[in-house]
Amino acid sequence: MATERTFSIIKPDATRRNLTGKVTAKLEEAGLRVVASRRIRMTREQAEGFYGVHRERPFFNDLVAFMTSGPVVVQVLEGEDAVARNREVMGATNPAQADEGTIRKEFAESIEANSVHGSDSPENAKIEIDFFFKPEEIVG
Ligand code: RTP
Ligand code: MG
Repeated sequence: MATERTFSIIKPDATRRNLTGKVTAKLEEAGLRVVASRRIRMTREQAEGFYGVHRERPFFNDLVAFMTSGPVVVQVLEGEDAVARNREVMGATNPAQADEGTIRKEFAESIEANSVHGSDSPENAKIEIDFFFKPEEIVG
């Protein structure tokens, strides 16, 4: 299995509760390495662009409001099978359905305030990494 990169966001519910380190530790324990990281306050334009695929979904406006409600930490993670590994350690979107030991089971507040984002395919990982990072900001 080749080394792969994925894109992660530590969401406002997690930064608000000072969980950046604890979430990152779970990622690292899962074999992922943080090769780029930046704490930002997402603009409305950034959130709408990033979540463009969800524009027609009923939760879109709430999601944009939530993602701009506080700081987030955008990260590039590297490791073997990084996209799938990250999805596994994140757990199900709805924390009520998330497996024991996952980030969302341990930390998420609700289906919306679910502490982390992770790319759902290698193709989307590349698009999402390019949305937030320049190549020279990623140090593998
Ligand atoms: P993500 O994209 O953040 O990694 O999460 P995901 O794939 O597990 O979930 P997705 O279906 O892509 O939804 C994106 C984010 O929208 C919020 N959401 N709210 N209120 C709702 O019913 C609802 N459903 C989804 C969550 O923050 C979810 O992570
Ligand atoms: Mg998704």
